[in-house]
Amino acid sequence: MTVGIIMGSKSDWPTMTHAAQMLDSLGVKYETKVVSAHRTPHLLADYAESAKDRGIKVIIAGAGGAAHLPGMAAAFTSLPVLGVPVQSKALSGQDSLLSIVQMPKGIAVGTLAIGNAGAANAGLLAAQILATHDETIMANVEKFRAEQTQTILDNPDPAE
Ligand code: RP5
Repeated sequence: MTVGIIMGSKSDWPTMTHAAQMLDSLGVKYETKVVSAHRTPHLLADYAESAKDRGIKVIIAGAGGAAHLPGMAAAFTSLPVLGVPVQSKALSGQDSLLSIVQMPKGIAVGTLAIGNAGAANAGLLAAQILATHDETIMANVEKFRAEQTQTILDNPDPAE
């Protein structure tokens, strides 16, 4: 497993599945796990501290509301952490976004967009990070992008 996808609750899976689907489509192996910064803080510490030794290269962390999971995961590991703000019911994910993005200097989280697009792009960005040292993943990323471009060029008429 080269990517660890963690999320604060099972209720985050409909969002975080988009990260998993992107990694599937790019041929990147991953694991998924519910790890809550608030409800299972010791599990979070164990997960993030052991991730590097278990072969994980990038962590994708999704959470909603008071979304402390990505930042706390980053505090426990020197692996790159990508944060996905899950769209919360109360504040439409604005709370999640601000909780994740405004990290203090010295501990970095790469914050993606709110919701499904952010989760998919976290998968894509994780693959692009891995691709710097993996020609097969690089080829898969470039194929994905070329096909995406071609699909748009082949369908220029918005009314069709
Ligand atoms: C956060 O609280 C989770 O990441 C989730 O987005 C949110 C709500 O969790 P549940 O009450 O649905 O378990 O920790």
